[in-house]
Amino acid sequence: MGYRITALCAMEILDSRGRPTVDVRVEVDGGVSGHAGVPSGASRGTREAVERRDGDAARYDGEGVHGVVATVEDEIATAVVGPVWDSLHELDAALCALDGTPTKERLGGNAVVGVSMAAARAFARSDGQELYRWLPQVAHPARLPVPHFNVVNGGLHAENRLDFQEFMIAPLGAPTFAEALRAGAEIYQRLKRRLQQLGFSTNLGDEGGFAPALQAPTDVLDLLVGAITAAGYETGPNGVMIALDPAASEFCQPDGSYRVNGTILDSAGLVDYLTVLVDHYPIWSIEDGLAEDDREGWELLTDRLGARIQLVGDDNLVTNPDSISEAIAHRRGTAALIKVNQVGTVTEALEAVRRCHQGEFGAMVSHRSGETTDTFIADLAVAAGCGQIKAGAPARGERVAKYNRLLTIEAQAPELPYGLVPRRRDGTDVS
Ligand code: 2PG
Ligand code: MG
Repeated sequence: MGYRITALCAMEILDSRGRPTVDVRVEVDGGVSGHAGVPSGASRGTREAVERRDGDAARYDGEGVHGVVATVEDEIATAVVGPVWDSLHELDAALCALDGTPTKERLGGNAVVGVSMAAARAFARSDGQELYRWLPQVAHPARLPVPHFNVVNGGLHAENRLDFQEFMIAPLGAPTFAEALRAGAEIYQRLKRRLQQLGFSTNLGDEGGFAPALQAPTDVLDLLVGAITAAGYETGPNGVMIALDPAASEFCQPDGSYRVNGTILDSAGLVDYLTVLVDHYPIWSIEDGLAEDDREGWELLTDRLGARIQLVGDDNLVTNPDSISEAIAHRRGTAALIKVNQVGTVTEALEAVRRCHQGEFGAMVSHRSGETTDTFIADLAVAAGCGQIKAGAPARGERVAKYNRLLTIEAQAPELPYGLVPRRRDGTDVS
């Protein structure tokens, strides 16, 4: 058995922000092929896999990826086309070895991840299986994830004065994924109407959420609670909850303080502020509540809120299995965000999920702010069984593509459970 790659091609395409990115196609024996569109972040962790760009100011302001396309078709193709690969794991290990750097900076993380994702698709197809069934089980059995709809955008994703980047709604209590999607879409429309009534713009940010000219996080939270109720849903664990991604690295000042809503806070002050928000609003999860290098702040936040809500590490963990193990050991956060392009290969992202499981950490699969219509993360979230995904608002084609793929998976596999991984009373996972 195994998989023999017969052709590898790449081309420059556009992402959802109108910037170039890479599309990769892997063909295997029998003429079966798999595609991948590579996503791209705006608020990035400093230790992410390096995204290579041409830097030729004459094309796309230097953002072109012709160099990456050439690397895929020349150096990577020379190494991976021809031999029989036993598994995706073996191919990904060869890609990492070929690159030879911890952050894929030589070949480019955007080259490597495209090949890894496209190969996973091609290998699954050549075995005649859907991707979510083919990907190896590394932690929990497959399940349909709770969608986290980013309905109000701020930070680097919008042109408003909101310091917090993402305000999400999560239908934790929905009976099925389809009902969760319906709840998200209905609440989104209520929110739009309310913003219109209040005279705010309903223009959209990068992830499809509204980007009203607001500044105070509490103003947005009030609007979200109002929209959830107006749409006929309850707030709470049996209904709809709120999740935040402040992306605090982006409003952390050079001296380590934070500027939120016009006020300067030190790290303990920000922890107090987040605690007040959790006391007053139905918030179940906060991602990047502190900056990536504020380790003491992360420990304080985890002491304070770790038993009450989920605390997700993104910029500080960058889907890196060793960084995740270190955070678990030091009680920095209670979950990790999983982004394949942040670490560079599908195998490493799955290893990151496995480390989370091993250390009783939660895991949430995530899109990037720059996306394509690629739906890989929908299958990944189901296969990883982590019970959580964030893929933006229930609007804009590149976001909705992921949610529609999850609808298709649910229709194909109605036996799969929906929702968060059940936890025991002591907080450990049941499965
Ligand atoms: C994040 C991501 C996705 P970006 O911070 O979690 O929402 O943003 O892709 O810009 O890094
Ligand atoms: Mg984030």
